[in-house]
Amino acid sequence: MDKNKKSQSRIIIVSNRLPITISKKKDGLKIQQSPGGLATCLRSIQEEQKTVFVGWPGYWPVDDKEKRFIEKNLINHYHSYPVFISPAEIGKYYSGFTNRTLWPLFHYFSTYCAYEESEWEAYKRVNQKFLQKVIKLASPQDVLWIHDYHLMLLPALIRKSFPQSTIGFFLHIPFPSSEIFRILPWRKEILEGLLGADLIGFHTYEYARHFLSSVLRLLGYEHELGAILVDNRIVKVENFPMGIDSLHMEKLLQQSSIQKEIQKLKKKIWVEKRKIILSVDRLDYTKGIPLRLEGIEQFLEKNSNWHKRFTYIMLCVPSRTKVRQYSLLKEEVERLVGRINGRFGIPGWIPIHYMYRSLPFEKLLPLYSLSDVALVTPLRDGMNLVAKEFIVSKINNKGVLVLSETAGAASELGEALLVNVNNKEEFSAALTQALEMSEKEQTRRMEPMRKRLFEYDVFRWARSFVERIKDVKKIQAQHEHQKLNEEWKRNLISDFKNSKNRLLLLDYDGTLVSFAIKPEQAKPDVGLKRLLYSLVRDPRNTLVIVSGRDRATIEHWLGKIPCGLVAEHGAWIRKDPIHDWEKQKRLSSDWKEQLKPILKTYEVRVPGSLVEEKEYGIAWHYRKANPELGQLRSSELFDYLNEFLANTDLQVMHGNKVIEVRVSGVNKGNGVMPWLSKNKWDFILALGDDWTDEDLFKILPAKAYSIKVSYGPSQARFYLESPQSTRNLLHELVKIQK
Ligand code: GDG
Repeated sequence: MDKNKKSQSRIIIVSNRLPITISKKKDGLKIQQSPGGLATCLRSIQEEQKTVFVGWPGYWPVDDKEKRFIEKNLINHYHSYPVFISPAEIGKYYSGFTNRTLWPLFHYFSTYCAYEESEWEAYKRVNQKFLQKVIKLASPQDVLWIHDYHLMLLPALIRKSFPQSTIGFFLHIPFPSSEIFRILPWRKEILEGLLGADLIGFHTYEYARHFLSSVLRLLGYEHELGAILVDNRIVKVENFPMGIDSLHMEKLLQQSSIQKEIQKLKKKIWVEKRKIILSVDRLDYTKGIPLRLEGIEQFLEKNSNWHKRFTYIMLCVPSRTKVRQYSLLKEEVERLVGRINGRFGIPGWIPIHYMYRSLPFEKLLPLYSLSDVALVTPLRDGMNLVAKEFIVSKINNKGVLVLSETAGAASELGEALLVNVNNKEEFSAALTQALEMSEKEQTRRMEPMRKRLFEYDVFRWARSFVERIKDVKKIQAQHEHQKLNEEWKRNLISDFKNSKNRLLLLDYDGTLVSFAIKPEQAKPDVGLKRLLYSLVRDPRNTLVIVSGRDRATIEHWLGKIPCGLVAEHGAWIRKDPIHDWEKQKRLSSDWKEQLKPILKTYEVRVPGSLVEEKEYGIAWHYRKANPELGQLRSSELFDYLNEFLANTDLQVMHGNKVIEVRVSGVNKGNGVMPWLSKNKWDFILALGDDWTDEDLFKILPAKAYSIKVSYGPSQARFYLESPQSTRNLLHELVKIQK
């Protein structure tokens, strides 16, 4: 990416396949726009904003001359930049890793998965190839929109080369539950690859949720409303259900050529006034075709009154024929169709008209338009655009959609007859219901679905995705602004240097030391003690360690240092080593006995968690627990305790992997009051990492340097990344004192 390249901002769509087809004819190469889900949607954005495409052209040139010809032609006429992938690479990357590993795994067919190291290597190499193309083509102001499971490593590869780039990623297939995803040997690499993006989009909320849960369980990153902090950069995860070009489809249906085709077909298939049932699928095991056929068989067995009264047109488009599962599936489908037609067909009627081919869209439209019932019954499907196309084709609001609940489209099309395909009885009943549904009921269901598909069409989908990427960039910039960057650090150091009366308020866990699995393991190391001693050696500094720990631990660890100590979030204070601990308030601790059993139940329910009793508080720590379970149960416990303790003078706090109850009014803000109110400070520095430090941040004067040590909403003016950054900062201050 050339940083100096200045041009109008473009959207660069990067996907495995370019929306074109190249074929070799006698008179040379023929290049055409190609049909299909993703290709259609990508073309539609082109009309919105200057857009170019990067992808595999589906063709391997015979020599350099042909390569140059293709490149020139694609760039000039199709705004497309080809990434050439050799047949050997395609075998391993496309027929291999993407379609023998990722596709089955992400569709819950884990037993179909192959885990071949050499195919994974090819996947990495091809992602690298795409990187090289992007580097050549893109300029910093471009928006890169990467599509689908073929290119999941690309976001991080681009991020590594160009940290400032704007990257969106959209997954067109389901993201499976973390229990399935974790089976993948290269699961971390895939997640890390995706997290290189600024925005990661899925069709449904469920897929987004599965992704967030995998990120938490496998990489340990928590999220807040879909925002994850990765290497100090915010990554947003959201759902964007993809629509279709509804208006265009409606216009096409009104064209006289299509109308003629509809009339022609009507004459042919409506002779017997039979109902038309339609299905359109790529021949893929995820589409549930054999199960659907078995359902049809059951329907025929149970409903002899429907014999001869319908025709089922089953269009199967050839797909991935080089992968073994697909050729086996083809044989199975043909066997089942033969069996059903043989069993129930009679002269003049066969129940299933099976077509194994692809049709031009102009031939497909009349089929949509004429059919009474569409069967969209995949076992798993990211979205399924066929369901949406069928609905949009129903200009008069008549027709019934039978839709599998495991298709992404089901979350938007609730008025369809939703079925569990594995339940043949349910399927057969739904088909009967569909065939016998009154026109009034058909309209009642169809109308709202059509309305929705016209409102949220493919343009809206693409626009909202691209706008959201730009929003995320703004949020990141704001976040960057709050960071204690070099310029602010210089200001802080210079204010420190010029001051004579400094107050340093430092939280302990998560601020000066990293979290340890067990609370007692986070004791101060020699380096930290040396650093704290160096700070207190300067008479201009007053140091106070403000911790949530019990006073015995804090005393044991830091008691000898001539500094102030605040323990149990302000319940106890010790002015200096000469003075004894003082209670902040007259506190009772009888309530603790009542709460202990509740917290103990959570200790049992969440393995790895533990209850810590303090003198004036009680805490439940879940750092060592399964992160997801910990997050879930902690929110539950937090809500429960808040309700339980309403109208008492007890306060529940959700800290960093800890829920703590203590007497209200006891907080770090009040804990440091004796220092804060005592002197006229000309420099105040406060560092803390969690919610309990907010009570402190909010009472500080505006000029104080308040710093949160981690990212998240805070009253602090700045933030730093980690305890290590805290220590680095303090070391710089110590240097100045010398
Ligand atoms: C992936 C995800 C997700 C089909 N046959 C013919 C033909 N088609 C067109 C349809 C429709 C498209 O292909 C199929 O789209 P789907 O959504 O059903 O499925 P996938 O191809 O598996 O796509 C899927 C999608 O990405 C988008 O994100 O919905 O879940 O698997 O538009 O009309 N078009 C023509 N002739 C055919 O014979 N011209």
